Amino acid sequence: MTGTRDDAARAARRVALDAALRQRILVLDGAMGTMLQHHKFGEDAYRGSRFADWPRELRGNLDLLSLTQPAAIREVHAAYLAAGADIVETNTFNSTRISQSDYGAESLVRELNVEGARLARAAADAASTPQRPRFVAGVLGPTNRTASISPDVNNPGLRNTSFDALVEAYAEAAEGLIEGGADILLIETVFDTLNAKAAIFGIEDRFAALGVKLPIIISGTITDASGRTLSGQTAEAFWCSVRHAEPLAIGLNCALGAKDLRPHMDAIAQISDLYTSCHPNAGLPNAFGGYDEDPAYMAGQLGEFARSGLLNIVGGCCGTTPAHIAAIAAAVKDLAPRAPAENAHRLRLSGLEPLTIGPETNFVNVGERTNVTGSVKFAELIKAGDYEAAISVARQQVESGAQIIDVNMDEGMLDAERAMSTFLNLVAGEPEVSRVPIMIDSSKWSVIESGLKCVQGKSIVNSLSPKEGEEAVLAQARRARRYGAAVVVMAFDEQGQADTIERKIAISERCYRLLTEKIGFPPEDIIFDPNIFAVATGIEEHNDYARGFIEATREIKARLPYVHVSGGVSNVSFAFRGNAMMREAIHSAFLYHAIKAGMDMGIVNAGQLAVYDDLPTDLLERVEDVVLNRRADATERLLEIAERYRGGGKKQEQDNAWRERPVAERLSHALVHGITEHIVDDTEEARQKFARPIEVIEGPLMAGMNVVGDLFGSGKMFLPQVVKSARVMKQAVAHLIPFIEASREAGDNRNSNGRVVMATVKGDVHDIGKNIVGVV
Ligand code: THG
Repeated sequence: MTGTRDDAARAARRVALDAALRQRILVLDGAMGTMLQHHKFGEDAYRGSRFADWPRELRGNLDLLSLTQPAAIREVHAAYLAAGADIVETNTFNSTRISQSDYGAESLVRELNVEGARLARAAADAASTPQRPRFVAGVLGPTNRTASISPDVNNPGLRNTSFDALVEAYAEAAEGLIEGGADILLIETVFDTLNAKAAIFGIEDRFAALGVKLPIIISGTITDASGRTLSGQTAEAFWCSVRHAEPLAIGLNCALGAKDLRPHMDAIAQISDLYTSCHPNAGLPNAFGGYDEDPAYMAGQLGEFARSGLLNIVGGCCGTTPAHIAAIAAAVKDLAPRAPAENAHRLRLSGLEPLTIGPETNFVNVGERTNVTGSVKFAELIKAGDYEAAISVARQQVESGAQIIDVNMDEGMLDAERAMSTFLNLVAGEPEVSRVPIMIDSSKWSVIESGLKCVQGKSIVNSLSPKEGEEAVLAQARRARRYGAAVVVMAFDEQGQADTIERKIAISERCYRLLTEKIGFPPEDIIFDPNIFAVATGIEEHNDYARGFIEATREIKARLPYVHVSGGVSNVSFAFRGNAMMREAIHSAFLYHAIKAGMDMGIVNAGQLAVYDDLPTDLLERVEDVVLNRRADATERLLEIAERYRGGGKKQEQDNAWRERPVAERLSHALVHGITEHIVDDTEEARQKFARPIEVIEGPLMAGMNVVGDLFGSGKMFLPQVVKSARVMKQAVAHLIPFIEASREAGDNRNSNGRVVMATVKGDVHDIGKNIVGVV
């Protein structure tokens, strides 16, 4: 294919590209389609003599013009280069077998890409000078299918393409672009990030096969005013999902025009340790399919982007012309390129929204209930094929505060690969659920991989371990990375699961070195799980298991920079199966100490965690004796009181005891514990005690929320609990609103003190606080 001379020339251009990006903002060209429309080519022109007998209509297949009207394509490239473009895009937006199937032209795909790249290459070479080389970006469009969206509203799990089909289609196209002489591969107008992830996967296949590696640019598209891609991701979530490709640049193009792209470009520029790119439309198409933003206006907008440090590569998309590109080039000519952000080594996961985990973030709850081995109910639903009810289990977990959901389909009677993909395809259609990242949990790699092919976000593989040796764990880590996933690494080696502190640390350290040094795996994407085993089982060797996890966590976090620690929390209390109250108490005490030791996340029954400060003193002491292995008779002493705290027994009495207290205390208790059962009655009782209904909010309800705030701030309440508190608050306020409005109508205007504007960074953890404040 490429000879050594070509390879040398390509390598030289790569060096020149990197140098140019350090020096200035590079200019990408403008639209191809809008330029070609001027020719008003008819069916005959599209066909040329070569395709005169083609059985299907070919008009509209712009990419085919590279073969039948090459002069027109050359002319467009030359015009953009003359206008000042540093990089020209190949006429290959639809040159995949998926898109070409509309014309029955799958067999032409390779040639379309080779020729498209050659035409651009020749034009770029003709315009290049030693001082100013020009570059070719081989365009890979989004195709006309989406891997994460159903084509049928009645069948949300349905897809009209697959990850594997997209991988093949993109690989084939990329090979042609490489052969034709592209310098860069541009995956653009990404409206479904799963398609882009398949493109990355396919491109890397070909890079490996051909022994070449071109820089990649990945450009997403924000399609509506909500600031999301078509498949529902925010710009930041999109960035998180494709960062693993280690592209030259990540940016945005098309759609709404420059002005509306600005906040999303800003979101990317804030976090990105890579270059950015931006090539917007000349505004939204107008009623006539034209574009209204003239060169001066667009250049003014993009000039401001550049001055604000948002740009490394800039150009135009639909509706832009050489005049636009000339104006943009002039506007950014003397402006400094953006300096990429420093790599902060945060674990940046995503569903539809980003989830960042780092030293400054709170403990992250991973919902455990969507696990056929961990929930009898979920297993029955999946076995019965009742996926709708199974999805509602996921929804409940998220509503209860799960920030990630763990999905496990490992059951002997199930086709686990299929169950995994069916479930995750359905999850993709549930924005309430799919806004959070997915943890794909299986002991079978094939099940993990079938899950990875269904998620557009950055997920977590649960789990890898060196139990089958170093080569196996490296191969799986490499593969996980190609799908853009972070990994849980279990402390499980050739000798078995680590149950001592020393072995937990040693295996983690060994894997850290393997993954980071041998394959360059980002340390922040490694989540160590030093094994949570059950305590208080009556077997003496088990007594140190909880403390062992906690101490291993402390050491792992201290010794291995940027890694995270997770664990399956409910494992620790298996000895108390059937006694929910005891289990919750153990989880709460365990987490309190494990989080202090550096545990970042845990698989938990979201929404079912006791408040540490609420544990009765005698119970807490005995639970902590067990968790921290403080005395030899700890298990015995805990068992002694376990019956008193059996859920339904003593717990019930205690539950009723708070009902006897004054109304303000009852409201506070309900808020702290997330109990909605009596909230309307109690709120009504309080309302009758105060002169004005607003005073119930300003008084007892706010006081209760302050308690929640203090407990949360000191690490004694977790987010799922706070969410439940907010729900209680909402119900209380909802009860009061009609009374507040009635009093306003009766002339009490003291309630209306103007308008409060509250704002936080969208997707940021503070948004939760804002929403809670909003409720209040
Ligand atoms: N580490 C990692 N992954 C894991 C685990 C871990 N995945 C699975 C598991 N452990 C964590 N998930 C659960 C889920 C449920 C329970 C425990 C751990 C559980 N379930 C109840 C029981 O068995 O008593 C089920 C009751 C019911 O059917 O409703 O306790 O450690 N990386």
